[in-house]
Amino acid sequence: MNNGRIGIITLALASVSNAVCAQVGNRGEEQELPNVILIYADDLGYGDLECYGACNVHTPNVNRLAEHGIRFTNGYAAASTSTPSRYSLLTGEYAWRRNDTGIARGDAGMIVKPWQYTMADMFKSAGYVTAALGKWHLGLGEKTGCQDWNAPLPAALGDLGFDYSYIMAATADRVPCVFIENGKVANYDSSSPIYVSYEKNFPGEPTGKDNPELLYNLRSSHGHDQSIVNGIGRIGYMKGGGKALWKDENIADSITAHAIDFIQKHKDERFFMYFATNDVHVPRFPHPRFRGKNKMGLRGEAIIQFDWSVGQLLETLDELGLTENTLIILSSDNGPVVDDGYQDRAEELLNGHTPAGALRGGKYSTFEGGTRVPVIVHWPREIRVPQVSEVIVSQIDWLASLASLVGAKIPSGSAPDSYDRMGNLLGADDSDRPWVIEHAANNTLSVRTRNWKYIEPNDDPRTIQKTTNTELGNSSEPQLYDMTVEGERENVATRYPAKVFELQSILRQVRNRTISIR
Ligand code: NG6
Ligand code: CA
Repeated sequence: MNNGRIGIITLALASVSNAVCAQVGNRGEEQELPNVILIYADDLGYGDLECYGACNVHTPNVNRLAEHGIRFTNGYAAASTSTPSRYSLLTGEYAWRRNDTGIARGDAGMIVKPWQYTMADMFKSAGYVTAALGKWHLGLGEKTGCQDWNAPLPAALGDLGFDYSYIMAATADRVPCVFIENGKVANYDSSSPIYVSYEKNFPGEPTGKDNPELLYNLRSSHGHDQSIVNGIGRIGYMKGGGKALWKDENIADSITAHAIDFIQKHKDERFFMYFATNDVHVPRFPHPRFRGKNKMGLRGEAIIQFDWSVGQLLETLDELGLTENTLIILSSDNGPVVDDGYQDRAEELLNGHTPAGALRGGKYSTFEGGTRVPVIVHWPREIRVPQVSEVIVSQIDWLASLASLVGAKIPSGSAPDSYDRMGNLLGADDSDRPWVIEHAANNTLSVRTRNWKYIEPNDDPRTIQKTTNTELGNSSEPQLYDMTVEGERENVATRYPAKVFELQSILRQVRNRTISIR
């Protein structure tokens, strides 16, 4: 550990808390706190970025963050799918503590409740202006299936601490296919009212199942055969929308343009922005200017488009002179998947690219490919010596870590699973989080420590998810892997029963909330 660097960081953190204590009105000192941008990609795998070893795709803007920041090789999303990962990140509570945090429908009611404390509430309490851009996937409105999409939603992101929001309700492959700005459909078209159902189709509306000839942009490979919007089959039924309907090729542009607007508008204030891209989730349908730019086809082009969005934010910060004191954390909500339901030729065009790098499994899995994701931290003012860090970090801790950075006090009982590990994120502390919990799509939990990983037995019979060709890592036997050996290949549970017992006991105590860490 480099003591000189700890000194600098400790000093910086102390001055940050002083600034907070200095109270509103003392602008000079308040400005000590950084702007914070959380760039949260969708389904971007551990091996999908050039700085993580991808060789078929150039990601120069993300490279820039890594070259001047800290790139983590043991960074974890809390879960291997979107909704539970995002829930955990934004609330600091493991999603598996609740039974309603699985992959959400597009008409799900608010999963994070207005009375819950969120990362946005935390930043607001520290005087930040807050925004959420892009993919949401945590429900909107009071009750599932009961939203009136033609009126302001009675419960939306304003109730969760976000001053501004421009979001997709769920995913690009789920209806409604419109952006929601501050709780109302953006660009609303009163001549074409919006109706949504996840139960049944609206009379006379075509579906991917019955009218495959209308899928002029992308055909499905599995699922995604309900309503057709923009020549692409979706999950769920919708009617109407008119000019409010998004065009898939413009989604990245829209999200990025609104993010830039927000930064420009609030350049003189401190801001927190949750910038959750649609890339590289399906349907992958990037803007024509990225087409033909990558030999992996649509999936590679979606990675390039993601990198472009990152570049746009950086350019904006550079122009406004904000780069130096903006803390950027870049990560992904879960690991990669190649065929997630559309015939985009992603599998056949991989050309040797390995989306999860050397990790086993991917999105949905209990294996590392499900939750170990890129994590890059960039903050020029504080991170002066770029580094690659092997320290174990988890998104579950980011709420408490950032709270400590900005001097926010978390109300007791809130963010119960989140710990202040800010020192890890800034490279000042290289002690591992002692254990990390990984949450797979079928709710199987695993515990990873520096040298070991335990996957609890489960009764899901699938070893491979056929549709996506993902190794799920399920077994009715306990699994133990030696993490000093890459790839989770040899289950050594029977050889090390005491180790199995030790990790099981950590898991039991985490479940019972009888264990804590620093
Ligand atoms: C699955 C979808 C998949 C994707 C995923 C959620 C089908 C056949 N598959 O059910 O395409 O939308 O849910 O992905 O419908 S996530 O990254 O948002 O968790
Ligand atoms: Ca995802």
